[in-house]
Amino acid sequence: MEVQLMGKDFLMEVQRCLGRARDRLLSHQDIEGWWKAELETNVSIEAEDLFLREFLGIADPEVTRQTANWIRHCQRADGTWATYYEGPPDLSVTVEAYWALRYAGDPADADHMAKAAAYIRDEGGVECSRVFTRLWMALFGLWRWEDLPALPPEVILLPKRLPLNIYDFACWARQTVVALTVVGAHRPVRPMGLDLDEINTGVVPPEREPAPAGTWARRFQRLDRALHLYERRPSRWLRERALRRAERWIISRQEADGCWGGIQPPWVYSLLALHLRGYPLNHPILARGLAGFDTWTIVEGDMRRLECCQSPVWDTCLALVALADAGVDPADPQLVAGARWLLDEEVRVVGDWAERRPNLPPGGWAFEFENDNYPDLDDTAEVALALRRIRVPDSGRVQDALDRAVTWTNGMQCSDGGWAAFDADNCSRLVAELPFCDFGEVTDPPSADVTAHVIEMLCELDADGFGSAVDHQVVARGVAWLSAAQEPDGSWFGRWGANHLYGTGAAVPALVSAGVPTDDDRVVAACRWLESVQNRDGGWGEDLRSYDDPAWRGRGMSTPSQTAWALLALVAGGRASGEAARRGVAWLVGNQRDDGSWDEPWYTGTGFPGDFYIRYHLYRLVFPVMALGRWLRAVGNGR
Ligand code: R46
Repeated sequence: MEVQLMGKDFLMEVQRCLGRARDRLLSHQDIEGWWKAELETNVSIEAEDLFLREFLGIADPEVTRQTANWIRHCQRADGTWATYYEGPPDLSVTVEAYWALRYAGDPADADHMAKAAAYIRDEGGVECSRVFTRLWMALFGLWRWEDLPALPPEVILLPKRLPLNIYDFACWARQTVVALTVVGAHRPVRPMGLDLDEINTGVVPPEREPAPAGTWARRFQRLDRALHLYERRPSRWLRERALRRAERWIISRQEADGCWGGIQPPWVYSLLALHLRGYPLNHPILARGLAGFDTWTIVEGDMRRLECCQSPVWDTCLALVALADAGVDPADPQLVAGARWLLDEEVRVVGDWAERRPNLPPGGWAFEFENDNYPDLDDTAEVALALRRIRVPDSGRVQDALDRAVTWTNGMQCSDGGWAAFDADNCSRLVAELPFCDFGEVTDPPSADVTAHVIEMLCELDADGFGSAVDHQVVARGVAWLSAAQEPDGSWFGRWGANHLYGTGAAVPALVSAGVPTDDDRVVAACRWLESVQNRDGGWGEDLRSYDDPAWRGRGMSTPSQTAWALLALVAGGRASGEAARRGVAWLVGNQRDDGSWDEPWYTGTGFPGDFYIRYHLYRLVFPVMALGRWLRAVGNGR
């Protein structure tokens, strides 16, 4: 479509585009007030679900068949699987998917299987896959327990002031590790009548290759050998104490919907751990845990897949902000219903975060329907930014929740002035060196994106008069942290979204909220960077390879969510009427679908940089609505 970038016609075009997108977004709301779109990751989730069912003896041929259909559907022409759309092949995911299909009955000599096996062998075989993959294999006798890095349950007995205690791990890794130490202590083996010789090569796994002398990695290799020796004859007294402590720790953290931590890994491993501790499958804890998966399962056509995490709170607060930006009346019943639902979701109990901040009263929001033990700063900030925009009749309730959120947020600031997602000062550098931790992030240090969202929340609440608890010194330290985190090229790194476009899209609005003028060097450099990476088609995109290769920073096919993030920064940075912003808006207008949404096969969400990526199905709609709404307001709405 040819779009005229100036004048009234263009503005009317943008308004119509925004209207269609706004209506589309409004139509997604659940009757209870929330929004929730799919959170898509990769097929290791489905493969592991089959393994879990087989291990527990609850495999169902129909479930297996439909899940295998999905896994096959995701395989690429070269026989491999990836962690994101059009991404490079991933060895561990391909091993798990191949194994799951073999388990489901696909013959090793079928064409698609032979291709996968050849790729796996080329990459060094099962031996070179991540620890999690080989741990699953050990459960079925396809890998030796002795050939996995040791992680004894006694780790749970380490006091909080010692390194490697469980609170040094990020919450997602902590819940995974505690459960897995219990599983590992039992070393169960339940053969599934399958050997996978064709994908073994006999090479030495990477963690067994000697690390350079004098490094922590080397010291931990020695520790690992010592732990393996201990594993042969653990102290019975210590072991039993540790297992009992871990069991209680796990049980006390089950959420109301039966899950653990709102994410698949701790959920699955906690079920395995309790099962191995002797809990029968019909024990209420296990029964609730297993039943919980049903609401995370999607069956479409003849294919079955699973969400590994659900994002209702995150989707709802983003939708509300976007709709407010699109000019929906603050008293609109749909917005009020959303705000009321959020108010009911407030976490009013103490969680694991209190280990580092013992005297801090609770208040804030988690990402999922049920995750009271792990509220996070990102959701808390974004929910607060949504609530302040809506006219809820009972405004006292909103004010009280916001006061608690601000108090909790103040207290959760890290000692360096930034904010992390779930914990304060979770910055150990040692845990990542453990041979066990070869996958993903295992700590939760402050990030630019979360810090930016928090600063924006504190400043906007303050400006609105909602912020009686806002502490200006806290904000100033946050702004200093964020300023220092700006890259030499003017951008910011994106920890939870891809990548520098996400970080920059968060940081510029935050700085401007904090009173930084739009002609400040930080803002100017950020906007220049955005202009320098704009695609010829007017949009923005950043390939996930940017996490491993700086040459990809800000580069990639244009996507709706990433184009919107760039626009959020340009509009906040005072560049709404500039050529770059207009062309970005024109890209959104020109690429909208007839139904008001956009296509976005690309993954623009980040679970773990380099290792685990997320396709948030609402992003393609919610961020364009936000960006178009703000852009129209900034250019005067055509009036
Ligand atoms: C987007 C911003 C709000 N933030 C909330 C972040 C929650 C994002 C969803 C996280 O989903 C995860 C799912 C699994 N832990 C995981 C894991 C982590 C996050 C995991 C995945 C694969 S351990 C393997 C091991 C693990 Br293998 C701030």
